[in-house]
Amino acid sequence: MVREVEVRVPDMGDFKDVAVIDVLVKPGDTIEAETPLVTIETEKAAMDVPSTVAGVIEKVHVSKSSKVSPGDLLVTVRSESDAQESTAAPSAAPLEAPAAPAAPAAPAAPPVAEPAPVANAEPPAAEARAPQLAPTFNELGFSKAHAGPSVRKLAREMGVDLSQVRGTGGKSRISHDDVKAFVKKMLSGSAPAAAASASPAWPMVQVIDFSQFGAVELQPLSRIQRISGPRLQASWVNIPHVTQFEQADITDLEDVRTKLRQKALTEGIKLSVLAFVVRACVRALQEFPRFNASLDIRGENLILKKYIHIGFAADTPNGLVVPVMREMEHRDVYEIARLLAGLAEKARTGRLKAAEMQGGSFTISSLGGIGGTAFTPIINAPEVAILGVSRSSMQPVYRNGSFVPRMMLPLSLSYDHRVIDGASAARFTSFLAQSLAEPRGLVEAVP
Ligand code: CAO
Repeated sequence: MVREVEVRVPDMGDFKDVAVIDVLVKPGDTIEAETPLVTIETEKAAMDVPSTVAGVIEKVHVSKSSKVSPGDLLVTVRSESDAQESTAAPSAAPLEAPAAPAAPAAPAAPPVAEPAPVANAEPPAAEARAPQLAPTFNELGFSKAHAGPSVRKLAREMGVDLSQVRGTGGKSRISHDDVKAFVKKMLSGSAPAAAASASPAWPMVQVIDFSQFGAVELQPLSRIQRISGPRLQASWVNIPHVTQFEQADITDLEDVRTKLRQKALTEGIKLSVLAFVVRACVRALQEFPRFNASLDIRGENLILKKYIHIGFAADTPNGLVVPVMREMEHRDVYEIARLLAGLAEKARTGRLKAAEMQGGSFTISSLGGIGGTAFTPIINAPEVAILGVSRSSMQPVYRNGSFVPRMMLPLSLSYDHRVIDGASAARFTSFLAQSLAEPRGLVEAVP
């Protein structure tokens, strides 16, 4: 039998004259028991008030910004259930951030010795749908987001970090539709991967108010850092990284380079060590194609790339970017040097096009111009390996019974251990070192 049921504001303890900040239903809406009707906001919490009966909304008795007290009529519902009149029980979400958890202590931040570049990591559409073990739910941001309990519940269920969602409601309030739109965007690859988490239980770093210890200043990350940060983290948490170290004897290479350098300069080419390293990498990738590949979405097949497009990390005033040099298998060391200089200049002056940062199959990060003896670069996912280059220096090397001075170049190869085993990585870096030690092979014309 159909009857009219009045749903009223429940007993909220001491609260009276509480503001209605959202009316979530309208006459004619079909609702279930537990469908949120209105959101009210006390000094301490925002609460969705759910219906206690299923049916069709006959009349809404409150509007946005009305004040309500326990017992006030909210809606009239035409219902087939037996209930006569009902007082809903609100579900609350704290507006205040919860105190930072005391235990268990979050593990220290990963020892990222060197934040490797991921600015060009444009995953193919299929890979964008790969399950993300994205790590960080910004709990503080989540709890401060302007959203009612049912929206929070939905966000938790869908693994959406509310601090990343833009609300379209009044005062930027986040609705169910905003959360769903965000998920859609994420699946299409246009929202930051780390904003969603398949694992909200990922241990969090403690949230601390540092101002209690002394003066602090808030400095926003650059746009590039905000884009690359989640990608770096996604690579770090999803890929088992191992770094293989090697030293290449580039004494002979430096002799050859010194001889060729002047002539190259007259043609406007700066023949850098890096150009030779890139050429050596191309040869190594041809010899070991697994390093020029990506794992498929299920982690069951390797996608071997028949092209060699090499990205290199470039330090710019706006942050790190990764220009990509294409079809490197066809380029000699002079062309490589020219490409490196041209793209590095474009990167520094902010003139790189999006297409010039896409499609890389292997990345090189050179800190040799700055210093350091070794570092552990983060793989530019979905690639499977990255080469770090540190500063060369003269070292005493024991040869034929005595120490001789040799110019040694430190190499650090980080690789995806799901795809590459340690023996292959050691063979790859040995091959690289060998190529760099015999420069004649590197300066030859490329067929
Ligand atoms: N060992 C010793 N000295 C080196 C060296 C090395 N491995 N590499 C460069 N140098 C020295 C050389 O003196 C070089 O000049 P010459 O080749 O004429 O002798 C000088 O440093 C300048 O090098 P450079 O860094 O300006 O040029 P490059 O071609 O070696 O590198 C580029 C170009 C774009 C890679 C570089 O400018 C750059 O931006 N590097 C930083 C990359 C980066 O930030 N990586 C970290 C990424 S993750 O945070």
